[in-house]
Amino acid sequence: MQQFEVNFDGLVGPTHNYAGLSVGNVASQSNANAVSNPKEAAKQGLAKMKALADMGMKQGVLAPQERPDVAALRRLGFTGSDGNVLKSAAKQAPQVFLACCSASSMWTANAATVSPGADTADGRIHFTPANLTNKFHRSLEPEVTGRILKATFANEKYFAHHTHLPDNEHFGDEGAANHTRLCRNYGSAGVELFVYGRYAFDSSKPAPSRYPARQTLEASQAVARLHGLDDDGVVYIQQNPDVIDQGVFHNDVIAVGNQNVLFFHEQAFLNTPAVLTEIRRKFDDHPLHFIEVPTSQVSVLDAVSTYLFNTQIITLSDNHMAIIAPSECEENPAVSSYLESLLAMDTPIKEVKFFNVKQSMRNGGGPACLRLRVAMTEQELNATNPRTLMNDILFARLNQWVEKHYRDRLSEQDLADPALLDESRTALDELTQIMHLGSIYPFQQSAL
Ligand code: SUG
Repeated sequence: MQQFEVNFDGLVGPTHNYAGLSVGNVASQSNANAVSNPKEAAKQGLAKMKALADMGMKQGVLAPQERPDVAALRRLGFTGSDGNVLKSAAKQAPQVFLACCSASSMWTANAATVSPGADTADGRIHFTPANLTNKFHRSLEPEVTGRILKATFANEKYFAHHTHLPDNEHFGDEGAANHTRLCRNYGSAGVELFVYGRYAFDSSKPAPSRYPARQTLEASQAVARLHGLDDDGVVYIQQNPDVIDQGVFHNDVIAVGNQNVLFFHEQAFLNTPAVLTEIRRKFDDHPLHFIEVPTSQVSVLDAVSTYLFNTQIITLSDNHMAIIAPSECEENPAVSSYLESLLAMDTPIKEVKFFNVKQSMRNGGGPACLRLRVAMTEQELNATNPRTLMNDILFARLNQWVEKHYRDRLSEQDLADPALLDESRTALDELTQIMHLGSIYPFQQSAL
């Protein structure tokens, strides 16, 4: 039985824009109000997906969400026709309005936490959508995320879907961005690393002071319980509060793992030696590669601006891994020279491939933010909605779809244009047919 790691990338939605919504995310803050190009953003994402598929990887696509989120605006008291809701919200509460327009569901590393069947008590793949409570614009995502995941992994024999955790800061959960899994091969039981930024119920414990810690230990523990994980297969790690205060808002901005490789910055965690000892013990002392990047070679600032750790480490064949990095890493002298030295080390990482995902990077979303990893057996892959799996046909079809429906320029004023809402709904309606997703969007349900 073959086993794979399948990357499910988020398709960038038609309202991709820069609204400066994420305090603690340096790129989002510094590009607030810049003009975006949704068409280019979607095509950059599709090009990365296709390139990975062409490398022999299994690659999936997750549909975007409906934005502007008219239902959320109505819940907040805006009334009248949909056009009226947009117009009055944009005028009376511009910040609320912008939050309801974000295409942030593209960063599917935040869609859910996923545990493969090899790790769970009932042998199924478990999905818990992230509640994303820390940012209002992101807290709008989990319900529809759950529907998209159910339409993509629609077979109860193989897939278990949980409801997102209670919508409260105590259980702030950011999904796979704070979770990575080490294993010998994708089909055997692994060690799941849950990284949290603070304790929900104990304010005497270390926590950042400048920027928010989005994930709590208690949320991570709840997800591990829901997924039926064995304590011997789980390690909880506290993120270093100092790096959160320097713009590391998710662990995947400072660390990434794949199979028996953990690639991380010297300052990523609290109590690093104890963490590494626990991982080694739980990995049953099988060979592990801890690649720790020293501050003297790459500063936290450079890690945040280039997203060196928001890379995908993928396995192309036995003992041959590649790093999928954003082009910002190639452009930064310290980071590109580090990457050169990494290839000369005795690790399974043998090559680096650079990708231009700048439209997403400007909002703080690198290659790894754009993907949700699902380790699967062949049977589980066969039970997955085939219309969500990347191939030449889907790639051509989605590019045509983007070309037909997306704008190449979007500024803040454009978001209140009722024509944009119509265009987006028409596009998403067509997408649900292309990808055989059923009626997952609120506008499709109220039209029933
Ligand atoms: O949650 N940016 C996202 C970026 C998420 C990156 N994901 C991972 N690291 N896995 C966020 O901060 C910015 C939207 C804006 O400002 O318009 C935003 O939501």
